[in-house]
Amino acid sequence: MGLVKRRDFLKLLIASTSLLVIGKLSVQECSNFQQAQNGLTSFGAWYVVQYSNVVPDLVTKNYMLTVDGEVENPLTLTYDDIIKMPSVKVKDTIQCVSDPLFLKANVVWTGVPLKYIIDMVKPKPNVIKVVSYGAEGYIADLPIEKAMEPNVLIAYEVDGQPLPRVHGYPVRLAVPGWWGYTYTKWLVRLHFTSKNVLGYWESRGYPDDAKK
Ligand SMILES: Nc1nc2c(c(=O)[nH]1)N[C@H]1C(S)=C(S)[C@@H](COP(=O)(O)O)O[C@H]1N2
Ligand SMILES: [Mo]
Repeated sequence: MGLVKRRDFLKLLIASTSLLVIGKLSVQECSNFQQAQNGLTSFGAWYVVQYSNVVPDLVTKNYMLTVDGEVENPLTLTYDDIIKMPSVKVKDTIQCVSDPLFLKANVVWTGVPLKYIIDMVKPKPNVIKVVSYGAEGYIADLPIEKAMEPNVLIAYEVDGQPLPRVHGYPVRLAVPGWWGYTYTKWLVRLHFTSKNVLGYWESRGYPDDAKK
């Protein structure tokens, strides 16, 4: 099978698996998403997806975000450094590609535009990607053009509260308009590269250009 055909096949496989899963959900679970107040999903009803069973237990006191790779000014940022930077709030629906109907949540992120950090580190002109790393080893990649959009955030609050641990405490990526697999939780490193690096899901056939 060619790559394109294989991807279509994968999509079909994923779609049919999702239908089976949906078939098993109870009415109670299905209504959670609609029961949300103020249009937001309550933390209890917000789905959790992660590729491993390790839930990092990070503390803000020791938190470090390494920003490195093909840049003029590599940096390490503490949690304090990040929360002192100019922040914005962005309303979003985070949604998992493998079940876009039920694995989704309406939230408001608070965070620093990734663009702000990109301007600080100054990527070299040949950089094409920002690769994000989660503390447990997760990897996702973002094309640099997407990473520069003003609503792509280094997020540290959701609905005005610190991120719950399972949702990436203390810092994660938020990439509104793109599938959930680009939203790296427990973010510890941003690596700028001229190589076409693919993340965990991107290297398993999910689109690198993850627009919903
Ligand atoms: N570190 C890390 N981040 C991750 C993942 C992961 O396995 N590890 N899974 C991704 C996927 S596939 C999705 S859909 C979202 C889910 O985010 P949530 O659990 O906060 O809803 O996190 C993304 N970020
Ligand atoms: Mo996902």
